[in-house]
Amino acid sequence: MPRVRVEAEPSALTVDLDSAALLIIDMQRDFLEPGGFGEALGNDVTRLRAAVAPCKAVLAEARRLGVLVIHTREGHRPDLSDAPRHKLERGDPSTRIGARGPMGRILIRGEPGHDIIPELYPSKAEPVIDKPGKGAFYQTDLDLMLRNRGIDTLFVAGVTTEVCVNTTVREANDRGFRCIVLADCCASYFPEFHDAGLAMIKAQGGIFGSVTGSQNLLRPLAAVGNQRIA
Ligand code: TIU
Repeated sequence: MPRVRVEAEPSALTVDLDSAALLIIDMQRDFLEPGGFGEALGNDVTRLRAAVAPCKAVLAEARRLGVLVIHTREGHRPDLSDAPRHKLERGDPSTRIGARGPMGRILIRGEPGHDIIPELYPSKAEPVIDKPGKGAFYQTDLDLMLRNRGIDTLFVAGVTTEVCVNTTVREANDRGFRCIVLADCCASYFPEFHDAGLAMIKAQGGIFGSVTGSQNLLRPLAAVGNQRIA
């Protein structure tokens, strides 16, 4: 049962890898590529690219060590029956949720834009949670899945820091899961919101969870690999 010591703010943590999961939130083409939901909302989607390489490195290590990996996608049914009216009515009608764009209908399940970017594409063994909201626990079976597998700690990555990452971390915290947010594996269209989103999590003794950089996880994970080989 490998345990690792992870340097983090506000303080270092010991993590049993058998009861930890890597949760990668909404690394979808709709948020990261031009022509999707993120751009439709008026954002510069290139700002999210910074998180891709760090996520890829952590994903590779999690896979190598057999740490549970769960991906999430935000999106709605083609008939929009699971989308609140106020969410559908936001923005220019030609670029709203459900409108046709270069990657298919915006934020609709089954459309090319809704899927996860190729760089971080889930393996067949990795569960994908389709969620209708910002939080990954709202109206999904994520809580059940984590409890069935005895998971108590989440390494959290994805986009955007202050929206779906923050909402999910707050939900997880209230449900008793310990969150360790990987700062450079998260990104926002607004750098100041990224910083504030992380600051809010780790303030007050880690009121919602802990924050660290991916290197602080990759280093101890690499050491586990070496111990196993030896
Ligand atoms: N708009 C924005 O920053 N984010 C979202 O709408 N969804 C997620 O964060 N995934």
